[in-house]
Amino acid sequence: DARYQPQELERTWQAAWDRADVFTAQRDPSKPKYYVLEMFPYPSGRIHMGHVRNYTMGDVVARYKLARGFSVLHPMGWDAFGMPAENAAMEQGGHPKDWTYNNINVMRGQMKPLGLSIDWSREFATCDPEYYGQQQAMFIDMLAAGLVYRKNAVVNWDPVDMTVLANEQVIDGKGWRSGADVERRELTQWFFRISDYSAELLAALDGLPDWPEKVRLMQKNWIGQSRGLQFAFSTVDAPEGFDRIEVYTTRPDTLMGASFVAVSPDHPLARHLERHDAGVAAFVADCRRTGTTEEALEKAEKRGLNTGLRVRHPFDTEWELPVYIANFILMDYGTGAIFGVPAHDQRDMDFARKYDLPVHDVFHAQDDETPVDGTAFVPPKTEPVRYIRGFAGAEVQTGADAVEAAIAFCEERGIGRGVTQYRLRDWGLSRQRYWGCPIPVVHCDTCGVVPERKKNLPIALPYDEDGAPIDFSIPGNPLGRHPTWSQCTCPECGAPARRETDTMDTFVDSSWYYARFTAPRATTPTDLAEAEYWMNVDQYIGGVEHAILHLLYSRFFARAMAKTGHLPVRAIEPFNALFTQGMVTHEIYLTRDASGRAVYHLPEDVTDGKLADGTAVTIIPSAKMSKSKKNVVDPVNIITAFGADTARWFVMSDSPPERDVEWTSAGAEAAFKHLSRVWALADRIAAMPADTGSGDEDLLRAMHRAIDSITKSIESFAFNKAIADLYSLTNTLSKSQAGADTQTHVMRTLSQLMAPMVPHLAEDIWARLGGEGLAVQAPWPVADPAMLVADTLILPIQINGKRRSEITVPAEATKQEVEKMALADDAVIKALAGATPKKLIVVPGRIVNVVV
Ligand code: ANZ
Ligand code: ZN
Repeated sequence: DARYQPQELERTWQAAWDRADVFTAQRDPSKPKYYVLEMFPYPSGRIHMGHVRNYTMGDVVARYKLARGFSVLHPMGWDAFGMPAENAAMEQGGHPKDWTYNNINVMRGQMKPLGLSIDWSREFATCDPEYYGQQQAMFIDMLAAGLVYRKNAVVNWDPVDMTVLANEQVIDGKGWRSGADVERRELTQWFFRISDYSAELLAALDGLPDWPEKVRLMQKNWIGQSRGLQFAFSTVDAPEGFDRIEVYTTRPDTLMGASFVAVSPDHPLARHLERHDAGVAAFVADCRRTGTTEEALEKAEKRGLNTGLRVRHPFDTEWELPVYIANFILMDYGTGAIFGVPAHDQRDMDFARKYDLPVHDVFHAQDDETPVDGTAFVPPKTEPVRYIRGFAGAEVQTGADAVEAAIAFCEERGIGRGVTQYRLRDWGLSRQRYWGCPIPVVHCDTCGVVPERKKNLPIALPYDEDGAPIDFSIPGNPLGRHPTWSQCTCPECGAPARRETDTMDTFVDSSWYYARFTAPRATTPTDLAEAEYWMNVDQYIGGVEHAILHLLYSRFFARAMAKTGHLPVRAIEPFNALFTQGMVTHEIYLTRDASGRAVYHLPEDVTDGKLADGTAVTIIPSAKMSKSKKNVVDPVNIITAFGADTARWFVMSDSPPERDVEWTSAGAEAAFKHLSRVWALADRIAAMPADTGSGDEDLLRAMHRAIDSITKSIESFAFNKAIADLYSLTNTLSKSQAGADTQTHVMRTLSQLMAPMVPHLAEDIWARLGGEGLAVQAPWPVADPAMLVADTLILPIQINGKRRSEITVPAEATKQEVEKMALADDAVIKALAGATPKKLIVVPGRIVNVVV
């Protein structure tokens, strides 16, 4: 029976695309290329609506570019290493590898019914030895190029996951996965020299106009450039080797307001004192209990310990300041030591009040001489203020000018030097985990730390312990306690040696996968000919949650790969355009139990805001989907109920793609109904008797306007606008009285315009209406400019031979209609003054002549 049956239809067309092999990316130098990439998923176990929206967006772009004659690369893979697999093994038994590949199989199976135009032949998972072995090869090259090094470092230690965390993985002082309070530890770790690239990574942001401004700003802030002064205080009666304490300040203009000096608990001076003074040792040990992140330090109560040491002020040798060890000073920023100015820094103010230190005002607001009291006076640096304890430049000047003047003043006198600092730290990549890419180095008693030979790669993870299963429930690193895995021979001297048992941060895996997709089976990390052709990613699409780390690391890696010969130098900014999509949200339904606790209800249990027993529910609109809030819509259910095209249509309609879109069952049903209507319309047109009817100029104009507008909308990521135009063209077509030829032509064009969003339905209509070959291979329709000309005209009005006015009339207006409108024109009414015109001549499309 004639009815839209998406499930069967979608299977049919997916099989047809497979048979015709239309999505396999071909390097074809005769064609322009287009590389569209969505951030690859973590194989958590199921796809969610966010995936559907993300991948549909990429698919719309990919299919559109295909129709525009591009050679398109649209790959898919899996960001497959990481803690959840190990946690699952820890909690439920089993093996991280099995868990991961199982999830990949399930998710691939859920993704395929979406009908995405993906070149599945390029699929890989980052946990494939073929992938991480190449990552190890790159690590070895980066080591040789000085891009990676080992150092002792104070690290964030997650006591539950028993691993080091990057600063970014510490949220509110807690491990991002475990939620445990993070501690500080000193360990020997591997680091990527990303901070060498701070200036370049910052400057190059200006060359990325097709990235969201917001993301560029977040990166900029993360890199955190600041200009300041570095100089040393000389100490009074200091222990040997500590006659100077170097400090870094961004406010040298406030030097006359200094009231103390403070060093980090990890500062060499603190370490020295720690060895000789039990009080210092206890205080420092206590400080180490909080994490190393700025955030953790910001949140912790400000505490200090007076060392009893004193320093001399650089401008006045009689003026001495006390030296504290303070918990809010970071060792790896600036010099790990500061001078404090309570009047102009709230942290210093809090500290001064706590330890009873003086407050010296350096400047006041221009029109206000009230002394600073309790609350530090911190106006924007761009604001002019009155200096009462300044020392360089004018009395009234902006903070920014005063800083520059102070730097110049100090440089002239040899007191210090102006420096540019960056907040960006080197990227610590060592993780004491099993489920990651092993760091390919060997520890030899004679040769020290030596890289593996490339011919021994991949250094693969052991699946078991020499036949016995690995017990993942024991905390710590399973590689570290493996009985034999780490035993090896030294690549340098051949003596027995030990493998490094640390693995790489999983952010490494995702920092170069886009390059690997250009030659996923190459026996080197990349194939330069392929990379040369396919790079850069023309359009990258993903969540804004990756705006900082993943993108920054990828930008660093592209540079490192260029330096080690794995990418062309012109690909150091790997993503030409970036789009960050909004979420798919859903209402939350809740009631309160007797004790006031929220009880959540599934959407299917709520009708018109009420439960089955009549209890009204509170509705929280447009909330992030979350299992615990019971507002998750499973794409698999939607596809089963309505088909993939409905899901795709829904997530592309309604909201601009950068905003959240709220999933509603009414909306999903409406989308399905609309697609059914389109299907039925095509069915009716296909059954029309051979052409007898007339053309339909209005319909054709509407079609060309739709081609023009939808093309522009897709090019500019306004998919919701494209969908609105598709609705309206469908309406116009469904009312047309034109003959079969015209209607078929428009319907076929409509199907092509819909194809990026609802490719299966489009394919079906195309075939039924006699389209040649597959719709996916048909060239994108082109709007006829002649059919786009404005449908209104502006006609000048001459009164007695002189141009006096003009009127806007519909292009198709008749002579009589134009006459009527001319007579209603103000200038004409005035000239006629109630009389009838002697002559009224309309030259169609040109001019109106009135003679009075
Ligand atoms: C004196 C001063 C006076 C400061 C004043 C601020 C306000 P930005 O601008 O973010 O780069 N600082 C320097 N090194 C530090 C460290 N290792 N740990 C904690 N704080 C540190 O921050 C630079 C300012 O932060 C520096 O300028 C220093 O305090 C502090 F009215 O020096 B300032
Ligand atoms: Zn050796």
